[in-house]
Amino acid sequence: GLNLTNIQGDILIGMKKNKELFFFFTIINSTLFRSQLGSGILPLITPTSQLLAVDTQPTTAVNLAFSQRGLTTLDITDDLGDTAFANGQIDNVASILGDETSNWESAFAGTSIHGVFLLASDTVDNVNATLSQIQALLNGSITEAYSLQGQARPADQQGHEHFGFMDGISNPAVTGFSTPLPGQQVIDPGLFLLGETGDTVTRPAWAKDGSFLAFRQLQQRVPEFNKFLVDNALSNPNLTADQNAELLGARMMGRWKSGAPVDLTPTVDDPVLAADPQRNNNFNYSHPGFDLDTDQTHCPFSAHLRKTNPRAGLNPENTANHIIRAGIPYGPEVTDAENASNVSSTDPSLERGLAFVAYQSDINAGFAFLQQLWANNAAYGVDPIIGTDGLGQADVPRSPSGLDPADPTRIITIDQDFVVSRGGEYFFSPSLSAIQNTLAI
Ligand code: N7H
Repeated sequence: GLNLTNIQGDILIGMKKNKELFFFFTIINSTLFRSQLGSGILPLITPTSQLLAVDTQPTTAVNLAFSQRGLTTLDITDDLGDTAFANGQIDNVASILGDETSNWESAFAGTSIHGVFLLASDTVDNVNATLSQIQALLNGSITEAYSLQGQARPADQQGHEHFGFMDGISNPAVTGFSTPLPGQQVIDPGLFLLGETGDTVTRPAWAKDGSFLAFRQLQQRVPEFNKFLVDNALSNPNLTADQNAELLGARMMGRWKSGAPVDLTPTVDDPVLAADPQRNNNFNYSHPGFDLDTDQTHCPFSAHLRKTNPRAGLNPENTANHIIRAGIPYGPEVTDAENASNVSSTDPSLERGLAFVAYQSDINAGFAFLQQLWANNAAYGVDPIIGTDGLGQADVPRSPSGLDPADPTRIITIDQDFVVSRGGEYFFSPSLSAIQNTLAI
């Protein structure tokens, strides 16, 4: 089995708290920083084992990861064997990810981010108390480069992202760690953890059981998304206008807002199915009597869920391109003024979206692959949620078929981006023993 006391907790199961702060920092005194890392910071880092049982969970869970620039600042010169990590996310911004660079948060576009603390708890007060504790321990050896406060949405929207969809349902099961639910793919641990079975790249020994964290600040233009659904509502005669708008959204996503998979319930929501973990992931887009290569009556080819994991659509089923997602929403709820105007406010304090976190052992096979070669790929339709033209231009129209189950050949043009990348960085989340024996002095 895996060494769960050595693997940082966010990687395999996620810290799953209602508040999570991403505190990006610059190391200004590397000797002092390294001297505080072992005795001071390490005891605060939360391993997987601690998150598994409620009674061992800390008040504030803490994880820590470094950019390549951060490792270099610490005089760690070993090659971790991942070019995307080594070059940093800005290196493949437009040509690979399709971001419009002008939308990038300046901290992500610059050179000051050496690492990130992930601090997760039930309250912002707890998070801030732990951050103060860390800053006191680090004694002026770091400064803040940027921070993003993630928070679950309120009341009945908890667990739902800002467009309203339930998130966090489909992550892969990991061989030797999790028991798969029906329909859940079982993936080698080496796709997420360096040096484990399935990781074929040569790595320094100390990097074992670490993982690459792809962070993205993805703004969601919620009023615009909602307006698009209303303007382009489908026309199922058995549904109300609102339901026909919901239907279009569900088909763009591949799940209903409830979480029910469109592949199993293509034209009506099914909240009971959505809430049943034995059934809500148990589908693979194939149906007896339907041709997998042409059937879009169940789920559109371009649906976000299907683009980012085609399941049986690839034969043999893909075992090479998987991520573990551990993101959390950020930003406030849509205001009445935004709802009335159908336009997102330009007030930065009202920006909302997803603090996207993906773990993998190979960024070019994980997050970057899913974004570039699947979501942005016009074959089978560009992903209506996260797809771009792949060239760094905004609002390039895409023309997927399949969104209307009554007429799957009908093309509905999506003329704008509902998700705007504000940038991000690639990090390495080391094992606890690597922090102790290699990063600390
Ligand atoms: Fe996506 N959303 O909330 O609208 N995503 N995603 N994602 N996503 C998924 O099944 C969303 C993004 C994947 O295994 C669900 O757990 C939003 C990026 C993958 O069948 C919902 C954003 C990438 C899956 C969302 C966003 C991915 C997945 C359904 C950006 C990778 C699982 C809930 C703001 C490049 C697929 C669930 C599978 C599911 C949303 C981004 C990947 C609701 C809003 C950038 C692999």
